[in-house]
Amino acid sequence: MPTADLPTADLMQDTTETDFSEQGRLLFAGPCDFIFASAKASDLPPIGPPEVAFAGRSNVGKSSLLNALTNRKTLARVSNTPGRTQQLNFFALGGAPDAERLRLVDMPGYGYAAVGKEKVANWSQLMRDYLKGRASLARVFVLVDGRRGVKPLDEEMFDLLDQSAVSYQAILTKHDELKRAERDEVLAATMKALAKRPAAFPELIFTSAQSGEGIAELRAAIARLIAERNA
Ligand SMILES: Nc1nc2c(ncn2[C@@H]2O[C@H](COP(=O)(O)OP(=O)(O)O)[C@@H](O)[C@H]2O)c(=O)[nH]1
Ligand SMILES: [Mg+2]
Repeated sequence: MPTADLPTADLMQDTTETDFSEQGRLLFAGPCDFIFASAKASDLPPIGPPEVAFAGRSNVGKSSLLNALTNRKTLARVSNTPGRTQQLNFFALGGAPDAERLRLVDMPGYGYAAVGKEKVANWSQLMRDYLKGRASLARVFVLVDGRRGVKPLDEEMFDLLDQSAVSYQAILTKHDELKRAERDEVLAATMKALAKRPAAFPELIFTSAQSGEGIAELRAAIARLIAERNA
């Protein structure tokens, strides 16, 4: 963008106008290390750099997306077995501990059929406690299966986030599985489901771990978030 004829004020860090794709690429090109697992909120890692968390139903494609985002094959494997101990898994980007710039938090999936009442209660407690007290949490990305759209369990997640007043943004997954008209339909329906929700960020990102669709966009969105927090 030519900047020569812009007034000086517009040359100052205006994050709404800046293109963050290069920052996003660089952010995820560096090291990414597993640093911590929390099974209860009394056992969280000390507050560090900004955190972005990823939530969604089991099978929504969360592990695949985290791997695509970080260019790794097995980053999210640690949390991959449904019904296993439910925990928040923390990953440090940029080189832990000294050069750490961002943390990714892999939240336990929900809606896995074989999970009993007790586990659901544990899940709720862990999520509530983490969401309520985490000053460094910049945003929760809620993954929604592009083939299914927003389901009641997703609505419950949105409710929890609205109650916790934590900024969140929906990400549609499995873009490659859908025809164009189906994409338009699920995009419109998801936008509608989020329209009146106070803590929802009014933009969607449609992704595919398979084709890479939306991955650069998601990296850029995260880079923008960090820049805005540090501004
Ligand atoms: N076609 C397609 N399949 C996907 C995509 N992402 C995940 N999947 C498939 O969806 C299933 C669940 O994926 P996984 O990442 O394990 O989901 P998680 O339970 O949310 O961690 C697996 O069979 C994946 O291969 C995608 O972008 N496109
Ligand atoms: Mg998984």
